[in-house]
Amino acid sequence: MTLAPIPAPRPADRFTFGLWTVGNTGRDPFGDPTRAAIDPCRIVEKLAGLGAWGVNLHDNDLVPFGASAADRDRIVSQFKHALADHGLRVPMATANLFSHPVFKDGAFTSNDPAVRAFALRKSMDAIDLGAELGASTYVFWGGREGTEADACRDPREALRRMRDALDYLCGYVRDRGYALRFALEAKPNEPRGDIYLPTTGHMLAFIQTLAHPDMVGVNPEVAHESMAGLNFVHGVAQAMEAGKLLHIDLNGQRIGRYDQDLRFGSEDLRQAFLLVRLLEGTAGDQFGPAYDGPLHFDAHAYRTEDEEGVWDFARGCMTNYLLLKQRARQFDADPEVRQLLAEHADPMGLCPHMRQYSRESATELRRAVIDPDAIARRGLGYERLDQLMVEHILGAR
Ligand code: GCO
Ligand code: MN
Ligand code: MN
Repeated sequence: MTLAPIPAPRPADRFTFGLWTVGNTGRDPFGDPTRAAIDPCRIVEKLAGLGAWGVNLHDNDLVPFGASAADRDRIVSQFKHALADHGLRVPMATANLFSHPVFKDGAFTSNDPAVRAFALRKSMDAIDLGAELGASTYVFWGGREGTEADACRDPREALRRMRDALDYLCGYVRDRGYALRFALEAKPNEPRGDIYLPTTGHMLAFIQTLAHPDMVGVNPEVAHESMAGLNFVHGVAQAMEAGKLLHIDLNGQRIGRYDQDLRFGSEDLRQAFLLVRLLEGTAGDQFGPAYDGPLHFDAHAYRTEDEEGVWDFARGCMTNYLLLKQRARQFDADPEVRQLLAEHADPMGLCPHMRQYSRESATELRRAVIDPDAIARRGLGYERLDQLMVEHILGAR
């Protein structure tokens, strides 16, 4: 058997990395950095060389907290030159509302109005920066928006404050005329004991309560739903079906652990395969359209690595995505799979009566002769279907 060549990433694949991901220095709660920080302009050069499409950033990944206006402008201008020189774009920007101790009890949900005001101000500046760099998505990840001592505030008040902040910032974007949409990123815990709006599903419900829901979608992350033991693919599918998948954070994660941020495809190949299959729409149009936004890897190299290992990590994320895409295409083109997935015929003509309720359709449904025992005896072939999937993932077919 000849194996297909390992595909090389190209800008058309829309792969992106955050400055904070490949720039991660290996610091963790138990230990100091194990490698040096990499200059943002060098990150741009290296990512472009590897075939990535874009680079994302928090305000303070590029401009240090508290920098003067002159320093900010100089740093941003150098960065823009690097982007232009290497043909990389900035599809997404965000603000760091979690590192500085001022945010120790939240940003938008803090009990202190001065903290909330500071968070709004910092966000407006980060939105300006994102717009200046050409970003079309602005992410909100509320890492500190949560509690340990839960009696400190009414969780309903936290939601109201979060809503007020997002409505305020939507107003800002509209007033400035920026072509920017917001993507809300859920996480159940870490760094807080519990974080408000812990899953993508919570976020989707919350978005409908905002003043401008059309400007707001989600940025689900593999690790975050997996930490909670949820099926990430189902969460992403719900977001896609609602037209709300604006951005996605890809990485690897084992259920029940802290946020591991592992190389995409290095854990849970089944979920990774099913995710890529969903995003790429390889199952065909009858399942719904593919996702065409950025494919962002929010992950970092193991703490054991030096800079060379960081680029191995980045290459690995993109390679695994492309290989899974090949496998998903082959799986969905496999005649046996197609046969197993073929929609069941509707010899009794029931489907039209189920599209919408009417007294006539209900009469038709009541009149139809349906034999539940005969249906229950029929095997569905899912053992075979799933085994075929495993064989495709393992490259045996
Ligand atoms: C995390 C989050 C962050 C966010 C980032 C962009 O668990 O630390 O995933 O990496 O995605 O702050 O908003
Ligand atoms: Mn993330
Ligand atoms: Mn994360």
